[in-house]
Amino acid sequence: MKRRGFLAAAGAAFVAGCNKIADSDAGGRLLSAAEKWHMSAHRLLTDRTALAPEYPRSAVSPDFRGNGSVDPTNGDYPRHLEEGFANWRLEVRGLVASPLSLTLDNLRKLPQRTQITRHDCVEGWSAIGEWTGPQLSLLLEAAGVLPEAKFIVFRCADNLNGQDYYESVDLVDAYHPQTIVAHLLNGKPLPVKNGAPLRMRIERQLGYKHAKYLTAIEAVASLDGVGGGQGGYWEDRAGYQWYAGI
Ligand SMILES: Nc1nc2c(c(=O)[nH]1)N[C@H]1C(S)=C(S)[C@@H](COP(=O)(O)O)O[C@H]1N2
Ligand SMILES: [Mo]
Repeated sequence: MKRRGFLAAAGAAFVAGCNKIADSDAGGRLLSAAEKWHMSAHRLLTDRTALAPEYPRSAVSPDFRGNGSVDPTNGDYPRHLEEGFANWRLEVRGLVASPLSLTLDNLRKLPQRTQITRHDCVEGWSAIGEWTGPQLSLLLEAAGVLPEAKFIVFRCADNLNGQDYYESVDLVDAYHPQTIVAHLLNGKPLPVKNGAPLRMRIERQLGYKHAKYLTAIEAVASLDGVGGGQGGYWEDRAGYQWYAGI
């Protein structure tokens, strides 16, 4: 990894992000009419680049519960856990000029963002946690997302009910300042139940968008060929809305 390029990217990321946001077609035929209504109403009523509320330390939940996969046993995950994730890699690939393969140490050495936010699960619970990690925009800028890219896909190590968990967002959420690749929860390495060693935090969307056990970030032009084509595990499986803005 070229550290200098990364650090220079830190400053440029936000400006470049804005240009990409302006170019992006966040909708597309993937969205249902109701979802389109929700997304455009959301656009009119709220600024999608606005920050989600952040909380004081005193508000942090004593235990941030785990949900969905909480202890992956498939594939290489158990071995990585045993190795303390020393050989874990995060790939940045797809429609990018320079694909990246990053170690946890690479990620820890980048500029970090820490945020105390509320996680809302559609199953009816919420929890407040303090998350730390580099902004996704920094990684995307370093890899050089190509103009054809319209979505960012998150690949996960866990297999839940026979399907690999995955998620995706448009470029507005990908470049949002609170969209981070988190490696710390409340100042400590992520517990396994919360997605060790890496998970997404996408603070303007509901819980199922926050991919845990993150192995790869892929820039794509369309979600058609990805998973079941609906943009995420729960979207494919149970018809959850792809755009889950809050
Ligand atoms: N890889 C992966 N990511 C996932 C899930 C999962 O099962 N696997 N569950 C999702 C759901 S529905 C929620 S509410 C949150 C739960 O995060 P937590 O386990 O840290 O509470 O993770 C989301 N991300
Ligand atoms: Mo959830």
